[in-house]
Amino acid sequence: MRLIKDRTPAEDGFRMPGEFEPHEGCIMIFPERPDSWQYGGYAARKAFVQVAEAISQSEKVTVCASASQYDNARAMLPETVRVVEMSSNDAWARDYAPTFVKNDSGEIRGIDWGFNAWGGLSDGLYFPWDKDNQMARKICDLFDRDVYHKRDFILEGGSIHVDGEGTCIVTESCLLSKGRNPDMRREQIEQVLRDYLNVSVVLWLPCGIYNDETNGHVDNICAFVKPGEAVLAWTDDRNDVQYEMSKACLEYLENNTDAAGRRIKVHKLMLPAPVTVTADECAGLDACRDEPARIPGERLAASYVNFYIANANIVMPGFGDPMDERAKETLQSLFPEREVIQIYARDILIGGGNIHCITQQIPR
Ligand code: KQY
Repeated sequence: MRLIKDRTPAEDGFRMPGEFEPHEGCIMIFPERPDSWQYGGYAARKAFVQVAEAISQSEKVTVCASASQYDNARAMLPETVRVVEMSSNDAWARDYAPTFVKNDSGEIRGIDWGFNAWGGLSDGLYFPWDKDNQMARKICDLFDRDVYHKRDFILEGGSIHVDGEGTCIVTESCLLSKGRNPDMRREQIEQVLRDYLNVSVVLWLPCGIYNDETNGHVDNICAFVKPGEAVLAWTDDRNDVQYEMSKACLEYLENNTDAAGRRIKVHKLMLPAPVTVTADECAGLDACRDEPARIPGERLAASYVNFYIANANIVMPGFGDPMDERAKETLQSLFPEREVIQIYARDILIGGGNIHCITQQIPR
């Protein structure tokens, strides 16, 4: 593994492919952190295993597990899934596994962004985050990929979506948050995205999903289904605080164009009814920095947009909500070549994210 410090992917002819382009595989991390995953993570691990099984139907899945969870991960996961021992602070592969870029010859390299637990000491979600921050480089070593060093810039993989044709979507609430790169102006942040993802247009949605503790990661509200088309999390309930948030994002997309000069075709993906955490679930969570990790009744950032595009499947969350079926039908119609697999994901949601947040694709 070569550490590249003096060049950028764009200078070297590398770009971040869209998630809908072919994958070599997928990386996940086994959950165990007791202030993220209720009751010691038993239910979360079962849900993660279902996600790994679904993705492994069409691509090679590698699960990183701590030394103490290694045997359990190996026992719970199918033989087709590779398990490697690797330490981490939590289990959000999307956010701190490498972002992979590819050149026209098919060479794959990683990007090692800085990670500070979604806001560092300002409004981050836990401390320390040192092991998470080492993961991108360790994974590039494991896969024998050269890696671009960009640790002076804080970015999580869940805060970007690209169409592979020069467009990146982000949210202002996240990328301009005070805990990430407070000394950088919007134009400077945009330049880093241009240089490292090799995009020419950055679309800035105003916000993400209400109460999303990542400061509104884009991967929970909006995702490309192909170049020129995206899904947007939506509610018709004007009394829901999310209504104005989703509407503002829709208006932004209606008034801007992508790198190819297209107006993006937006498909509304309905949200489930508000999902709140129960007292019993809160009782199963350890405290975080002397504070309860969650408060009973707290609204969780549930959204069907948080799905993973595998080579032959869409792996999407379900919440036991009447809208589950309709959301599944919407995604099935948008991805007719891939079978949609819906996994009951409340136990992932309680941790603060969903299926997209716990997976990271390696392009082929
Ligand atoms: O990408 C994400 N949604 C991760 C959220 C982390 C929450 C930690 N409890």
